Amino acid sequence: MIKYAHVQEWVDSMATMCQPDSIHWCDGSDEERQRLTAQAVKTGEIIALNQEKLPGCYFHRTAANDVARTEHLTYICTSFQGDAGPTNNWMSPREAYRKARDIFTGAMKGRTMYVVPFAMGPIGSPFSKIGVELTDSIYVVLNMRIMARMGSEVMDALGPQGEFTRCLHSKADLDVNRRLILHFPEDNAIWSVGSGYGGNVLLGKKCLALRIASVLAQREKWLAEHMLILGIEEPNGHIQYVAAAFPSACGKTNLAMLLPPEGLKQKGYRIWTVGDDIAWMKVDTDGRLWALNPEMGFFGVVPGTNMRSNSVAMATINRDTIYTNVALNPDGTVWWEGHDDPPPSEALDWQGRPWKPGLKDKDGNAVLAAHPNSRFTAPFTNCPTHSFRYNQHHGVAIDAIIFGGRRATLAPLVYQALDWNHGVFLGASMASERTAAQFGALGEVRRDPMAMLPFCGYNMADYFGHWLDMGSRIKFQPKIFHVNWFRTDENGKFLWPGFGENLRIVEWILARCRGEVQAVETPIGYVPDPKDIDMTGLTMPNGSMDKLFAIARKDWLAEVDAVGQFFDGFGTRMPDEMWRQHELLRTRLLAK
Ligand code: OXD
Ligand code: MN
Repeated sequence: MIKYAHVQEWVDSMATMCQPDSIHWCDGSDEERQRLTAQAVKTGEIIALNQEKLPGCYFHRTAANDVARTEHLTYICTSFQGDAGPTNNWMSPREAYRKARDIFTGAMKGRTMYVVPFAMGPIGSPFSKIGVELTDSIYVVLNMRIMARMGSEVMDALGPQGEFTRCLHSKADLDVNRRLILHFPEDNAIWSVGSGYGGNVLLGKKCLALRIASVLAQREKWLAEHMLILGIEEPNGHIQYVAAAFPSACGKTNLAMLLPPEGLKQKGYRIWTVGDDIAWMKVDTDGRLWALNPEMGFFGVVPGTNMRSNSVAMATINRDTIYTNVALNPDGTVWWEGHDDPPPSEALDWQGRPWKPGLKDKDGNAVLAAHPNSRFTAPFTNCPTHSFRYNQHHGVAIDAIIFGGRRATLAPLVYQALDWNHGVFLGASMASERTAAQFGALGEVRRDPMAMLPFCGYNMADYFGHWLDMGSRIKFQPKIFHVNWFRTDENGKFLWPGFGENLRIVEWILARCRGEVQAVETPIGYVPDPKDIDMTGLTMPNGSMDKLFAIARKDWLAEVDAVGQFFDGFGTRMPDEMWRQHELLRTRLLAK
């Protein structure tokens, strides 16, 4: 493999600090994958699963204190704190490098440093960005190989002077007190130390494709978003694409792999999965917004995945998949809460401890077999609905942008923004209840603008300004919508069945984009006339639709206050237009 001088120089200087026993440049070949896999199996870093039932599948356990992204240890390191903004942890680059250097020094002693050249986006696409990750974990190499284009091909494309994101990772001693996930947008660099959990260590994903890319996107006038991309093909062959942002663990992968419900099957839709987590979007010469998934694999939440919730995912993860933190059955297969199979009579839980159904801890609480944030890493092309356009250099043209929160109350099932700027406001005021993908208290409501709160690499006030600016650059703007699949009744029961049934709502969204269906204008935006939602084959209890679309003015006025408080946190950097939209909403709520 070509070793360009500028890459070699950087590798040498990082190796001088980390002191690995050896350095291996990954060429991405299958022979290399087999060799590294065998080596990791030998040391116990990964476990080979039952190769008859789960061909090509492996299993890995992370340390018990290292099972989710650690947002409180994740920093944006810019010269000026204001550039990171009030929603990010900030450290000055000088302090960050100093602190991390202490931990990285000698951290790879006795280990190999793997040099992993990777591309986010198809090699040669105007969207694509190249990174090189140095890591002392074979698990990371094997995951990166699934999640990104990786190896000599990428190095060739980089060229002797090519710009690349310098990504450094070491597990070090996995001590949470010596764990740091540091982003240096001014240096195009990422340093991650002390963790082995995917979101913290697969540096092409959240760190590069969102945090660093969001900064590049602002500079270069495009969008790097925490969004799935989904195509809906009509029987006449016409495909419309939507991009949708939901906070972590709110069903993005399920929506991206949606299967039409029974009642809608006769309409002959075909669903195309383009991406389940990240969308890079650019205005093309036709004046439309085009989106591309920079990844090559899925890093999805396992629990709750089954044939009913997501049979496409089940078909995706039955081969060539790396499972992390699920339960291990005696026959070398895996199990998790929400699996189609009944609980195994005995298994090893995600920490490797003996487990059986009904097991309680010393406080009498049920012990879970799989960690709630256990994951699968599976190749994109395993997915039976994967789009034939995944390698297309320009991506797909987007008709609708959907923002979604997990709100037990307040937000109706679906509503449409009045225009682009209102849509930006709607995304900026998004809120959701916390899930297992983040460290912290489950269920607590937090503001999560555009589902980017943990992923925006710069001041979010400037990010909102960038979104407003992008609107003026897109001649044919996608329409913007908000959905909430998670509204509950007075007994806390979900009102909407979700999963495949969500196509009914997406159908209405697409009809709106084609200008084929009227809507009701309300103070918060356009809502459907319920008769315009095709309910063939779905019966709901009486009154459910009314509850799903109810807009409680009093609650919304309280929401306006809460959004105002959140916006206040951005001080004078907040674009005036956001405050104008905020005021307009209050005025509309008070007027009618
Ligand atoms: C993810 C996340 O892993 O958002 O996709 O946490
Ligand atoms: Mn995500």
